[in-house]
Amino acid sequence: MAAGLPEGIAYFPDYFDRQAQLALVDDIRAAIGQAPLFVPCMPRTGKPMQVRMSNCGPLGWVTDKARGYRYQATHPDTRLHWPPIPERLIDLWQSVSNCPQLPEACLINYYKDTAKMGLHQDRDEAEFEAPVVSVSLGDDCLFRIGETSQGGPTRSMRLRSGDVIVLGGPSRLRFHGVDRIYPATSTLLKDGGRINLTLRRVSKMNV
Ligand code: MD3
Ligand code: FE
Repeated sequence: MAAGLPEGIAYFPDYFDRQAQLALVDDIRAAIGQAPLFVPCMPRTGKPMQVRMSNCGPLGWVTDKARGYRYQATHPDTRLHWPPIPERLIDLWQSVSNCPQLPEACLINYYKDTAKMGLHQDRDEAEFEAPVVSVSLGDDCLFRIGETSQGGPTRSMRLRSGDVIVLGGPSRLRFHGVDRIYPATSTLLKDGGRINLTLRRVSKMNV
């Protein structure tokens, strides 16, 4: 893959300063107090994923053996509605997404130091015109991004706490994943690990 970022990807290293990162962690701790992290399982096989998840917003991404990948308004265990998306994440979306409508889902991924996420596409949304906005908090990770089809060349980037990356336009359907976490590279989270937040539009936007 060529040097420079592919069209549709905007990278904002260190978008959030330490104080803003700590405030975001407080927001996320409050959210997972309401909507506890759960272990997502693969469709059909039921194999547990390595990442623990929760959501905030009107819709949340969930997956299990029986019903597969989907968005739903409620937590799979508590059956309660997800808590609202924190204000500072709405502000982020409005600053960087170039999308006129609000995000509907904020997926919270928590990686312990050995967790990873295989290459995949994000295609459970009905709207691909809107970008995905990602925030990294805590330990560094090695992020990998490929083409819009499987098996092409990939490139890797190290994402650090406070970084924001926007994936839109022709890059919205690129394969991507997290190859590894670099343990103890950040002091933000008292028990270490990495949190990734992804803001998404799920339903079709009115034209
Ligand atoms: C590139 N999360 O939750 S965020 C996911 O760091 C996910 O937890 C990773 O992939 C994480 O689905 C990566 C960055 C990201 C998100 C969506 C994308 C990159 C993307 C969509 C298209 C291309
Ligand atoms: Fe993804």
